[in-house]
Amino acid sequence: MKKEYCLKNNWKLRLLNNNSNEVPLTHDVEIDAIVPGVVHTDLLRNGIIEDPFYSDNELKLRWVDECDWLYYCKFDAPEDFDIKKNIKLLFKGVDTIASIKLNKVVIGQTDNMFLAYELNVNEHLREKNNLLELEFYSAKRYARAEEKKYGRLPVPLDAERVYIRKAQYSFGWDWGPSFPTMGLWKNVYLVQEEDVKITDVAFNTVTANDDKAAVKINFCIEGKSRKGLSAKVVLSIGENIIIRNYDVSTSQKIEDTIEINNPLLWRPNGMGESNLYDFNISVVDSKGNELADSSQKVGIRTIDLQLKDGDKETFRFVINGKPIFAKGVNWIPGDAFLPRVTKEKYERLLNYAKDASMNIVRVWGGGIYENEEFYDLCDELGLLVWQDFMFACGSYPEHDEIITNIEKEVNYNVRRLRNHASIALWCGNNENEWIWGFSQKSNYSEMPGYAIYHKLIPGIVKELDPARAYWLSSPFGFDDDPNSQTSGNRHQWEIWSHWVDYNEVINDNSLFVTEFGFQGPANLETFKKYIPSQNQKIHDKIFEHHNKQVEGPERVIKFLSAHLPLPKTFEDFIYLAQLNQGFALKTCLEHWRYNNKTNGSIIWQINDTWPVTSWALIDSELKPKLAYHFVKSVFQSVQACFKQDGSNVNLFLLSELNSFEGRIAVQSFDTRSGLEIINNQENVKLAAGELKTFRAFDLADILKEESTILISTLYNKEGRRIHRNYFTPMKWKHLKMIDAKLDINICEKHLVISTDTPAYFVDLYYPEVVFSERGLILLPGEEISIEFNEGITQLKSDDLQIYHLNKYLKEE
Ligand code: BMA
Repeated sequence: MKKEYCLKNNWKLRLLNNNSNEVPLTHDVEIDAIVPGVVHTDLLRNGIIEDPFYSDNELKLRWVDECDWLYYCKFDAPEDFDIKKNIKLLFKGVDTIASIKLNKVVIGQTDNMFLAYELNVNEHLREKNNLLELEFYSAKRYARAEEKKYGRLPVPLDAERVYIRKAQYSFGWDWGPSFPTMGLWKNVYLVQEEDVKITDVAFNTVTANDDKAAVKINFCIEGKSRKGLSAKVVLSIGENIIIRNYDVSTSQKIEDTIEINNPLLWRPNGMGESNLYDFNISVVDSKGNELADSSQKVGIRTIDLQLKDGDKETFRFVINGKPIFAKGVNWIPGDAFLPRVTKEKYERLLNYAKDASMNIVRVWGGGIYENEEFYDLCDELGLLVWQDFMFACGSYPEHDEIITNIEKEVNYNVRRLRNHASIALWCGNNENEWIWGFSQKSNYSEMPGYAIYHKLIPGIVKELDPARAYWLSSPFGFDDDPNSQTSGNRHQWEIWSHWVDYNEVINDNSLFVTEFGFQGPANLETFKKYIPSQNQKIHDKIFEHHNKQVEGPERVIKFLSAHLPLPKTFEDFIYLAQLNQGFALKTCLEHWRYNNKTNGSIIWQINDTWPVTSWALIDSELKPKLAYHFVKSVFQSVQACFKQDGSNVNLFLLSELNSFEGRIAVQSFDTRSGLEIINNQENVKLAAGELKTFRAFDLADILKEESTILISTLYNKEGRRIHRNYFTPMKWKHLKMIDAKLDINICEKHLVISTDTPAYFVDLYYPEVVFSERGLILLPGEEISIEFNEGITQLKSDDLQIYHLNKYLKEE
């Protein structure tokens, strides 16, 4: 059987060429290195640089990117390896331009961080004392030199980035610092292969319903000419096992269709179980010796991208024959330094998505084709993946060398990922056609890079993964404007980036929104860690350095002043600006969910790569912002929602998946006195999938008193509060409120909170603590339990800070 030995130990790093006069070390300094890792993380661990995320340290570290670096390691071949036979070095990920030497002989060159490199080393490997060296050439200088050679292209942000096949965000983005890293960002293995191997495994669902499914399997047996072999395929889940045997020889391709009765289907989160089968293939010789095997998890489901509904344009995903409303987030890389993204980090972030009832994640084209763990988790959690190819916001070069390089990248990644049940669609790039159109005022067929997404990639996808939809770009459609509302998908950036207020979302009836968002600061605790205390001020230069969008800080203030009172302190700013982000996302999401036109809303963005004010829902310390809690409520599968329609306010009820039986309370309060005006309680029943108008209110009645607020609360059969919503036609900043007095009872792992008068958007802050609920509307008579994270034994009520909107809107 194949053997793999991970070259984990004894890595060292050394400066190779000094191309900057700021370099604080010399060539002879040998630094302990860790693989996977990058130069910055090794310099940091060895105390040579300070934390690149702290303050404006980013600006002091440009020299790192300008230098060339040497990674090297000494190793012995493992004793059970026969070093003369089928030995390879496998580099899972090299970032990016490197020359590889084994025992002083050049054995390979790399120029694409999205590829794995497999090099034959039979000739050069020794039993003992091997020296493996990787000379990394500065990615920045490489890209610059290529740009000089081939000419500058119209590209926003750092233009040379398009000349290197490397994560584009590492050159800096409107939410991320510029650290064009270098290093071995994935593991390196010494591999001894058998004469026979299984390649090109593909698993596709042909048809699927609860009674029957047909799946097509393909694989290849490769290696030294051998006959009389047999391959066994086992497809199993729990007690259900399907076995197929095939007589095979090397260089043979197997293709078969397997029919399955009563299949356990894979379904997205919120639509049932995301069942996964084990799909194992093994090859044995005539004596029964196992020569090769392959195993992966697969899902049985159909995913269709529907573009027409009768003769009308639409854009929606149909899963196992059922159209879905896509609820999700855009995903950017998990850190500015990729090797720090652990499995646990993926788990925490993707579970946040699942817990907020999301069913889709878009892997954005300015980052990376994610690691296996990411897709494994999406498979398990029922998160569909919209997968971009790694091209973003720009024109791209098309000279022969780079096209050959891209061809390899697409081939490798489509093969690597195509068997994941979660991947719903491949998409050519992020925003290239759209940006070309409005910046160059010409048709995107003139755009450099056009052939990559319109010819090269679709050709490869058609050959390697024909059952999966390919979409040319995000956004894309069939109108002159690739970002139109009337066909295809859309990025809604008038709101926020073009300075338009979120209430204007009512004019947007896009068929499918793949990006929209609204900035909010990271959590207080996160900024306290990375911004020196004297700089923790709203307009401070260092604090503003941690907002990467041009005029980002200005937009935060403009939209804040449109809806909420302006804060006086840094703490108030964090609370109010986070609250405004929550309001903005709620307003947009509710509009698209109930407008009867839009079939998906994917929020920009779930995560951050460093501590920053950005569109993220979860900050870089993995703490959800207030907006996350708003989104969680809006995406809930059972909910009530108020929607203004002319002179009416309708209250809708929705139960997406199952039937629902419970009770609804509709109350109204005067914010000035806190007094209750109406209180209607009624039992409700909803059929599975039902959306209905429950009640209509006359807006004029509500506006009679400008301080009236409507509140709906849904309770389940057991009387547990499961959803709360509200409506006011007023801007919050114009309301006057009575101050609320909250009572907090701290228990061991939770606290119980109550109030004397309606308290709006209650938020607690305590160092190091993550509370299970934020932004609550709390009514008198209620006792709400809020959990806090493990590891905190006892909270001291004196250190607990309480925020709510009443405090800022109270009449002096
Ligand atoms: C879109 C994205 C990103 C960007 C985001 C916020 O344009 O595709 O490029 O970070 O908006 O501006």
